[in-house]
Amino acid sequence: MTYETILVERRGRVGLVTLNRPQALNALNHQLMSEVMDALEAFDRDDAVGAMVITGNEKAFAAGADIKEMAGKSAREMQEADHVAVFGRIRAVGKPVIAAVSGWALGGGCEIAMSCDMIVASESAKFGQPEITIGVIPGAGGTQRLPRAVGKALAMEMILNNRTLSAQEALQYGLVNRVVPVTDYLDEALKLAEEIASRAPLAVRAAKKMINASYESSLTDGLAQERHAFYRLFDTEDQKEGMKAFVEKRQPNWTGK
Ligand code: DAK
Repeated sequence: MTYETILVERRGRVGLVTLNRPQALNALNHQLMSEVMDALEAFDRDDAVGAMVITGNEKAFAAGADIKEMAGKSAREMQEADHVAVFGRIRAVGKPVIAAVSGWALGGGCEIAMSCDMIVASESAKFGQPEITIGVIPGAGGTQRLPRAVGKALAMEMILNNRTLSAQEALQYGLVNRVVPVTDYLDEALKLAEEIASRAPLAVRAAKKMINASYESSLTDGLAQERHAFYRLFDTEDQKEGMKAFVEKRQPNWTGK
């Protein structure tokens, strides 16, 4: 499949998607979002891939949805453009997705990063939800995911008053996993993804699903779901192999079955 707004490659067992509209700071137009989702979903179906990384360039992960594309639209046209459905597809990706963020991660860019499972940031990363400055609010999860990540008080300040977070602040408030020099952020994300991709595939998927479920259910329901997922893994070859390998004091060979 050929893409016009993203670059796609496989590095070992990691699928890498690079947003590639540098002239517009990777503003997320409809084509780019559709291509990103097609690429992530193709990697999700590919047994040779165990995890994914999504990145931009040093200056911008993404400066938000494409304002020029949205500016003249009515409410009905926005709804019919189906942006919601495209952004929402990230949630259904079963394998882990890591965002490697440098420079601007604003609006929809911050929302994509927050939809990923982990964020590796460069020292120059800046996170914000500036929609209030153009007369709207976040539309792809910002009002829901940001308070869960950084707490209500800071989320209010960011969304109501366009407060941006530096990489170090994002680390301090729990929005990102780690901050590394600009020269290293992509390699660091790829390394983390490769490590995760080398682990038992079905267990990795189950763990991701259960952690995400913890945001959607009561503790009692979540614990019940976790227990069932745990039991189900005892019907997999990887559970037999993992425990046998431990007993035999050797490395396991995962088959994803
Ligand atoms: N859209 C379109 N073009 C953009 C852009 C954007 N978000 N951000 C930057 N660009 C373009 C600029 O227009 C400029 O293009 P030319 O004028 O050269 O043609 C080029 O990228 C370089 O930008 P600047 O010249 O502005 O660069 P600076 O370094 O001076 O400033 C900046 C960098 C990031 C501070 C500035 O570009 C900026 O403020 N950008 C806008 C940030 C923003 O407001 N982002 C939020 C957009 S609203 C939805 C879900 C989600 C969303 C919408 C719908 N549904 C589910 C329906 C999300 C909404 C948003 O993200």
